[in-house]
Amino acid sequence: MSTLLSRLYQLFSHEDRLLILIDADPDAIASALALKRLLWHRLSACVISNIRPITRAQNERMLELLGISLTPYSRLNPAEFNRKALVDNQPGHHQTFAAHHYEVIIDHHPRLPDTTAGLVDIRPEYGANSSILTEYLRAAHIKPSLKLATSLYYGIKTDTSNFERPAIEADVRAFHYLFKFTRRPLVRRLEFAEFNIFLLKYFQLAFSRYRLRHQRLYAFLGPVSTPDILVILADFFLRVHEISWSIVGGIYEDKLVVIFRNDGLRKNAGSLASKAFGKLGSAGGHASSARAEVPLSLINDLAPNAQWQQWQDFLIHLVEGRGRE
Ligand SMILES: [Mn+2]
Repeated sequence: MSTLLSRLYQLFSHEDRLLILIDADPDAIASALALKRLLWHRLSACVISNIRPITRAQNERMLELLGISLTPYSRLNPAEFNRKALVDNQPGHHQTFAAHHYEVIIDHHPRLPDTTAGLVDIRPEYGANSSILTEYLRAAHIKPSLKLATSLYYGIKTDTSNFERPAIEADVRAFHYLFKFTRRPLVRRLEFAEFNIFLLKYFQLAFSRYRLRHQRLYAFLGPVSTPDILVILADFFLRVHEISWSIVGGIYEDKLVVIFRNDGLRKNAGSLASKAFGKLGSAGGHASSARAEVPLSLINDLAPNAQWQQWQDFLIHLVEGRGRE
């Protein structure tokens, strides 16, 4: 760890202006804060920028409660920064990320072939990127502030889904270390912010429309302002005892987006998604979660002015017809 830390320090000097790019979720926000803290007093400027607008209530609440300020990518000039860093993602994950060259990339997603930087630290076995950054802080003998520790702690909690998703002992060690610097009531307040009022109308739609077919719940929500809504609802329905699959679709911009979730018992969401939608658009994922996106222009079986019922039937037909397991 101390070699990595000294390599990190060597990459920067006091004249440097660093831009840290993130796709904001708790793990990415916390990782960026930690990197900024590590390089504190070693740079002339450091700005954390989110490449997309913040839409999830969970992220909004984290920024608000912890007093974190991010600069939207659309409001800054990247040319004003001579150094760039990427945390919790790699250039190949998004076209905005791919447009830059980086001094530092620290991530826990599987390594992509085109990921290069002065310092590349990729650890796919880690459940959270925050755990990696916590190790850097410890190596640097930096005692995290309440705000930083709570961010990292919350980043590990959300990315490992409270250690229900794959994680390793290093995640547990980081979590344990951070615990003494956080405050329980603050963490609890962060966790209460799963939804916002604006989301309730989509719950209402989903409750009135859903159909159950052999423990699979289907719902089509029509146009949504962000695909996050589909993810939140698909996750929500899995908490119902009788439901072992949830398949929630909607229209975002010019695409049909479908989210697949299951309880993980001898099921494969990724293969079901690609059987049902692979021929039409992009589809894939893991055993318990997957996503398909199909450009509306490629959907010929439905009239452009089709009602939600027809869309929902179309969804059921594609999944049940082609994807029986
Ligand atoms: Mn992450």
